[in-house]
Amino acid sequence: MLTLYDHPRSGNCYKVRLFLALIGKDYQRIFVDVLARKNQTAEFERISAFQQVPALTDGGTDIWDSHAILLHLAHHYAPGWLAPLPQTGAMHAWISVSANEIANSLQPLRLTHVVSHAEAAHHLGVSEALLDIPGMQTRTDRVLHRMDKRLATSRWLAGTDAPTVADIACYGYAALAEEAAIDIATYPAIAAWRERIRQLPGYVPPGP
Ligand SMILES: N[C@@H](CCC(=O)N[C@@H](CS)C(=O)NCC(=O)O)C(=O)O
Repeated sequence: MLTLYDHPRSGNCYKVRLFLALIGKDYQRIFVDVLARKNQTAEFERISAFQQVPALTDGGTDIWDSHAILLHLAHHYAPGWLAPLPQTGAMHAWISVSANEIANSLQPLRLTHVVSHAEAAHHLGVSEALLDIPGMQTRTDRVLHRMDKRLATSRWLAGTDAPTVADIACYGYAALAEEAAIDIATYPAIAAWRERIRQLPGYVPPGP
């Protein structure tokens, strides 16, 4: 049985819950209350090196980081979600966009909207005075603009005929854009891609 260490409001955890639903894999959830700092234990650190959710145990293997988990699950249970060779590089590039550009823009921007600024600053490891919300907004606009351009000419991010784990990686926070006060109508190709993902069999929405 797979065990997911999870928080219902986390977009990173949502990526994993969505993918498990899409591939029809059963799992049990363990709620880790990161907002109440319940992740900061030696026991959880043995599973997740940075004490972050999501983390997954699969038999005797512990995997942490949403992208590592998506790739682990696809390699083990759903290889159809991996891009074939000509597009493998593009798939990894868009996973990297999720782990870097989105994780440093839309993800923290949304955090500043859903928890207090003091709480957001704590989780981002900066003082509240250094919480650069305009910078997050600029970086968010930039990454969404790039994604929109890509999706205007390609149904799926890796350029494949079918969705790959790169789409699920980038969708995790794109699905929550409204919580960051983003008007998705400004990005019509992202809006259409989000709708294609919502139509996939087994789709589950964000949230508990
Ligand atoms: N690179 C990681 C980032 C995970 C992450 O940022 N997790 C947040 C919740 S969304 C967390 O556990 N924060 C609590 C903390 O850092 O103490 C991933 O993609 O899974």
